[in-house]
This record gives sequence, structure tokens and C-alpha cells, in this order.
Amino acid sequence: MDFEKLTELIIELEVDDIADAVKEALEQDGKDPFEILNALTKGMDEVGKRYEEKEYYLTELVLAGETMKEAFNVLQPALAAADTSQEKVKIIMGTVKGDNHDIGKNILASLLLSSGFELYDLGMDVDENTIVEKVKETGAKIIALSSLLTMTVEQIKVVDEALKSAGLRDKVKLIVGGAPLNMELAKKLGADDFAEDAVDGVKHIKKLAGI
Ligand code: B12
Repeated sequence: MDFEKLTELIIELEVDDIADAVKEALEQDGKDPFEILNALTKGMDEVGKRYEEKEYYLTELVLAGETMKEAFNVLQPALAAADTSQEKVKIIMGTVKGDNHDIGKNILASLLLSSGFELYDLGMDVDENTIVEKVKETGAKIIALSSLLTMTVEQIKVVDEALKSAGLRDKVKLIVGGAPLNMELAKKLGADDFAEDAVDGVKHIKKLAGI
């Protein structure tokens, strides 16, 4: 099972075949789980392009999401086994209000779990008050937010403001990610940090946590 084939299975939305293909790449071919993840993500990028070019529609997007989830279920234990550090820093995660994309967030979540962080994953479409309450409840020092929609990136600012109003802003670090963001925009919206992908995200979060 080569990487191109895995990318292709995502693009072709082969939801019934992807799990076996990832299993084969891992078990028979001994491929690096992080490289498998890259191949799958490449497939999702192409799906996005086709959607933009109106070659794919919403049905295909949903199916691509399902295919990625199937693949990730198989991949997750291998990713977990590949990373073994043991810090227990608390992290609150979520996708911002109005946004129902969670595949990227879930990938980051499982990499963080496998890096030994204690995770409070609030899911998708999370409003600022839920986040503030969770910070109060857990004393988490890091918040990691995902926004995939240009329309919802402003929610990061809303969370920043809500943390300020609650007197919590200087007690937490806010890191954000998602395709419409970059470091400059993230900072403008009040975040402390941005990372391009989940692997980089873990590195940035370790730095923020002082590990
Ligand atoms: C799958 C998908 C869906 C699925 C989501 C399923 C799910 N459970 O997540 C469904 C079908 C629900 C969907 C719906 C919609 N979607 Co959509 N979707 C996608 C698609 C194809 C893939 C997203 C994905 O999962 N990528 C794979 C993951 C691994 O990548 P990722 O999310 O970018 O995450 C990585 C990094 O960004 C980063 N990261 C992400 N979050 C975080 C957080 C932190 C803290 C850090 C450090 C890093 C990090 O790490 C991740 C892994 O490396 C993208 C196109 C694309 N290529 O991105 C469009 C896309 C995001 N969708 C889009 C749109 C427009 C929509 C809809 C509005 C469509 C509609 N007309 O209804 C709705 C919105 C619904 C809503 N309210 O949220 C647009 C957004 C355009 C924009 N800039 O605003 C895109 C870009 C497609 C396009 N080219 O037009 N979508």
C-alpha cells in the first residue's frame, strides 16, 4: 500500500475500503503513521479543491469526512504508540461557535492525548461561555480552538474578550488552527499562537506549556 493509493482512496471517497488500506499500510508495510496521516490529509485537500471547483458537492464533502474518520480510527492507536512523553498539562479544545468541522480538531486531540496531555474536548460549535466555564472548572492553562470557516474566525476574538471579562485571559494561552487562519490573523484576533497542522500544533502546545 503506497501513500499515493491512500491519498486516492480519500479522493475517491472509498469509505468501505479505507480502514483495510490503512491497516495494510501499517501492519504489512510498516509505514510511519505520521506519513500515512500526511497522505490522508493530502486527499482531503484535493477533495476541498474539487468542492471549490464544483466538481464535488456537499454529499461528497460529508462522505470525505466519513472516510477520513474510518481511516483515523485505525490510525489513532499507531499514532498514540509513536509518541510517549508523559506530561499531564490540561488542555481545553473545541471548534468555534457556528463551525461543525471536527476532523482536524480530532486529529490534534488524539495526538495531544498520545503526548500525555489531559484533554477536555468540548466538541464542535462551542460558544465562549462554555469555554470560560470550563477554564474555571478545570484550571486548564491552554485552550486550543479550531476554525475552518472564514465566517467563524471572528469567534476567536469573542473567546478572547470573554476570557478578559472573566479575568482569566492572563492565566491561559490560546492557540488556534484551521485553514483560513495564519499567525498574523490569529494574533490580530487575540490568540497567542497558531499552528499550520496537528503535528506542528503539538510542538507549539508543548512550547506554550513549557515542556
Ligand atoms: C469535510 C468537510 C466538511 C464536512 C465536515 C465533517 C466534519 N465532521 O468535520 C461537512 C460536510 C460537515 C462540511 C460542511 C461545510 N463546509 Co466543509 N469542508 C470539509 C473539507 C473537505 C475537509 C475539512 C477537513 O476535515 N480537512 C482535513 C483536516 C485534517 O484538516 P483541517 O481541518 O484543516 O485540520 C488541520 C489543520 O487545519 C490543523 N488544525 C485544525 N484545527 C486546529 C486547531 C489547532 C489549535 C491547531 C494548532 C491546528 C488545527 O490541524 C489539522 C490536521 O493537520 C474542507 C476542505 C479542506 N480541504 O479543508 C471543506 C471546507 C472547510 N468547508 C467549507 C464550507 C464552505 C462548508 C459549508 C459552509 C458548506 C455548506 N454550503 O453548507 C458547511 C459548513 C457547516 C458548518 N456550520 O460548519 C469550506 C470553507 C471555506 C471558508 N474558508 O470559509 C471548505 C474550505 C471547502 C471549500 N474549499 O470551499 N465540510
